[in-house]
Amino acid sequence: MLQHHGVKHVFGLCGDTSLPFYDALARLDHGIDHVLTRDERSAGYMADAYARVTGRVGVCEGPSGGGATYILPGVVEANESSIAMVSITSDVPVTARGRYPLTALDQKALFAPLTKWNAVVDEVGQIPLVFRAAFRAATTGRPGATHIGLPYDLQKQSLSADEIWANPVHGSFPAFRTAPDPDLVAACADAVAAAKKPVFVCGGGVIISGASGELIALAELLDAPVASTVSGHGVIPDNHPLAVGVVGANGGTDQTRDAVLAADLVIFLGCRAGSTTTEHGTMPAKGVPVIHIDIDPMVVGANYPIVAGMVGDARLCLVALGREIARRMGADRRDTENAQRLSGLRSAKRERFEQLARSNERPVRPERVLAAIQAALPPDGIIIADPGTPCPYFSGYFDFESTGRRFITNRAHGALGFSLPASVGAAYGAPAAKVVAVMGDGSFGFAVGELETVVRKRLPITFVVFSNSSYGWIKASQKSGYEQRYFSVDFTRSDHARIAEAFGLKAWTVTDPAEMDMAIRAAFAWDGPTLVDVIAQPLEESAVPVSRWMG
Ligand SMILES: Cc1ncc(C[n+]2csc(CCOP(=O)(O)OP(=O)(O)O)c2C)c(N)n1
Repeated sequence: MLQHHGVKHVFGLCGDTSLPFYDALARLDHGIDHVLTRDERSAGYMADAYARVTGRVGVCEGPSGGGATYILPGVVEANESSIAMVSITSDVPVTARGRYPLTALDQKALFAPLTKWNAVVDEVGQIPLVFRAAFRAATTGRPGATHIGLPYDLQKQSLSADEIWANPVHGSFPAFRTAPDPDLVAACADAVAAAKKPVFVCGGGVIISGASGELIALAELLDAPVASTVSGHGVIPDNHPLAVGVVGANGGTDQTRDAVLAADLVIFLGCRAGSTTTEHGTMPAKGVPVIHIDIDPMVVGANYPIVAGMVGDARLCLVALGREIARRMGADRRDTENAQRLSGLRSAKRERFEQLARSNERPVRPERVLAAIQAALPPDGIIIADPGTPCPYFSGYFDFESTGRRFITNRAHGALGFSLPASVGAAYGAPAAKVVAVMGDGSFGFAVGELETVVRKRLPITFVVFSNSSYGWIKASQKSGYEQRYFSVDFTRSDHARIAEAFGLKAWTVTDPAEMDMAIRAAFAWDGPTLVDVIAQPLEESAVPVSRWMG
């Protein structure tokens, strides 16, 4: 069933109840590469990032009991981020149910609140149906994560070959895009026509839908600025005259905030308009007209009263809206001189950043690290960022000059330890691209064991660790909100470069900002996995673009 859905990679970890499945993977001619991981959590994150860069369903697997509980973080992150994933966990034999076998748990109940669709197979004849449903659910409507529980004994039973079929269209997402209601398209076009200064705020839905071309065409027609959420970073090239950058509490700056606050109509597109993006409902302020467009009818109008809305695939919504607006405007193109104003905003934002990026202060400023990566990353490079120092910095200040899935971060739950394993999935999904995972030392500690997989698979990923020997994000919140009563946020500094070397990576430690560029260039040029450990400025002392800590 995996083969019929076009699956080429499965990320997972072995277990007793998975033995027949593994034996099938070993014996059959299926063209599937199994990537053995060192933690089921990693398998989930790898499948997630693989799906993000390929647009194909990410598949992860693990055994019953601990495997099922450990795989959950990756499953829920994908589900909440609308990424198509099929997670498979083997289970105790059907015949052992109720007899207290080792690793038994109610998998159906465990996965139910975290997945879009979920089943534990009860008899072998259900297997084809269950797999088809899992792939269908993962890839259609709002994409998401699904789960299949596969009992040990059923894996050994047989089925007639003619029951094994699939619709290959369900191997990638979004499958069967849905178009918006024409009346609602017209209402949205009316609202846009009535506005003088509309602005787009685009989320990950625009990237999943591959709608950047249509977005940019419409924005140019309207001369409307295009901002993004953290997950939408990459919807428009950052050097495009209408690009605003990331807005919101995590990565937004005064300049990007101004671009949204200047609007007389905000168009939320492929995003939830949640608390981070809207800075807890203050941006835009209540009362500013809002259009909300999303594939999920539940998010449209959830946080703001709307003047108009549409439900559908972002690309099809933009095509329909663009056509309707073009019809009304005739040959006219709006020119509100936004390009000039935005260029001023972008320069003001860059000026401050570049001043700090030139600083020779020790510990090394995060700005310096970003500038070094920015200068050395090839145009098709992919950045994967963890929470803590990386997410706000790379959201706020890292520029991508082409569109698409160039920036990956786990914004649904923001769990530490995502980027290291996720980079493995990205490296498999985009083997020609330079993949860089940037993390705090807290995240490194969560995921370090997976460096063995990276070395075993010879993946030329570069890891960059911001080493500040603390859970800096929380420490920064204790500084700003709790009068610097630092409590239980500091830990001992580890020598991450030596740890990496012990795994077999080539590694550098940077303490002197003057060595930053050289270390990154050397790490990118090395033919194999590399790690750069940067003794970094503590987050609570930095100029990180996080609104609640900014003066
Ligand atoms: C699994 C998990 N536990 C706790 C948190 C809460 N949390 C958010 S940021 C953060 C600190 C991050 O520390 P580190 O990775 O060292 O990066 P830094 O903030 O120091 O740059 C913590 C503990 C989380 N996001 N994920």
